[in-house]
Amino acid sequence: MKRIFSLTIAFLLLFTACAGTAPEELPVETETVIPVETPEETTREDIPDNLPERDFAGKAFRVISVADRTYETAVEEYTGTADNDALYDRNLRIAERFNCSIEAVSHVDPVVSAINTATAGTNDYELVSIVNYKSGKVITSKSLLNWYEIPFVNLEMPWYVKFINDSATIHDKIFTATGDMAVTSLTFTVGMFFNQKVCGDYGYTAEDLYEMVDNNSWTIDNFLQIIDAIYVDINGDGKDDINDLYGYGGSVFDDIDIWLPAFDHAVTGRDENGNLTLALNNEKTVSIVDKLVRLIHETQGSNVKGTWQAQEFFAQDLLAFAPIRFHDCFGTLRDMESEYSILPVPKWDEAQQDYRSTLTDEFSTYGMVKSVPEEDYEFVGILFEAMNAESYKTVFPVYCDIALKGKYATDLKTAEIMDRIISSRSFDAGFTFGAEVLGLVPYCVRDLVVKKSTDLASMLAQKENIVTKGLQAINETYS
Ligand SMILES: [Ca+2]
Repeated sequence: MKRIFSLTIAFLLLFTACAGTAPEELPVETETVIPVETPEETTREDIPDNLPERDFAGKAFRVISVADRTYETAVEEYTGTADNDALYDRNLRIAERFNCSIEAVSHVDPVVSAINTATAGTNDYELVSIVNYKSGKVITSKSLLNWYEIPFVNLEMPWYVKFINDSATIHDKIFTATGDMAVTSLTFTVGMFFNQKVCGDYGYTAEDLYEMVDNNSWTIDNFLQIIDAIYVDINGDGKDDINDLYGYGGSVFDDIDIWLPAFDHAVTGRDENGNLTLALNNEKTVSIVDKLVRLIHETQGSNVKGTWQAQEFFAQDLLAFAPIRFHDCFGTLRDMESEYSILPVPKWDEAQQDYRSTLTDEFSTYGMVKSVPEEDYEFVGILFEAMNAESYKTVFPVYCDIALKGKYATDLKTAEIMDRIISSRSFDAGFTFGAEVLGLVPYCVRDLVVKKSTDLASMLAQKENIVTKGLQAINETYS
């Protein structure tokens, strides 16, 4: 229970952090924006969405979500900030094109609402926005429709996040899908940020670090060696306490989860029949736990004491490296004085083919409740496709190119690395179902690391029944 409790607190804290940076508080002022011309942006605009002409006679496209995610569906007005106004303009264009309205409906628990709505058979909204790690129960309760049955939704188009939707597809069915309509699918991506001042003081320029990435030597072992040498007893009290300067800082929750994908290690796989299976039970898993115990507990330059303060320490020049979400570029890092830049999360070893980044499992994903009337499938399909396509064309470039690159990043190499991080992301269905259906099994690694234990076998044995039942429920839902 303690573990569940601490996880719950962790998630609550994350949401508290998110709530403080709603889009109206993300002032990317238009006059400070340096226009960035990218060939990619032109290309994006040029890709047709292949949607038909329709007049929906003022019909409302209603999307239910938690309060701090309503901005992904609709913002209320122009505020003069580029990101907000891009979202506002997106909806104006779509509403005019199809003669409809787009309405964000706030609810304290959209998952419970979706299950109840499906049971009651009422027509309350067109789309439910679900925080990804909370989607296990609503999926296995069979409350949602299969997106492949909805006309005009083409999940192969670039405005959907293919690597996430592939992870959510089992037996050719997908009940929750995400795309660029979910701003959080971009902003919850994690990079290994580095503080250029602190790294520079220790002899590592940005160019040195980029070169390590390029020449395939940005590995966990080299990373441990670098951060181990970065420590200063700043407050001179003779103790390595929370306010000293360290090479690395992060939480002992989500920030441990990022290393599994970074080391190209899956939580779940598929068997020969296409069923979801557990893949977190081999020798490499144990080796990874062992390596992370070294990172968290046995490295002088590692600070995990201020679990939810790594971004603040980073911004105060008290950390050289920290795993940070792009989201924090709009918040804690916004007024940071020292320059920073981004790297992929280090890989396992030089033999690993690619750097792999991930995103924290709280991004928004979307479902259609089964009680949506069949005659509305076309309306919902067209609007979902249009919302994702328009976001891809006009919202993501604003968030990426203006908010992150134009104002915050200092060089083209940073932009290149960021694109590389985005295109190399992976995501595992284990984290979609882990919290609600699979007995928190994806979090075994972080739990073992915190306990300084490599006894994965015992931990998995304790969870065997719940994982077996959970996998059965998932596979039966998708069969
Ligand atoms: Ca100290």
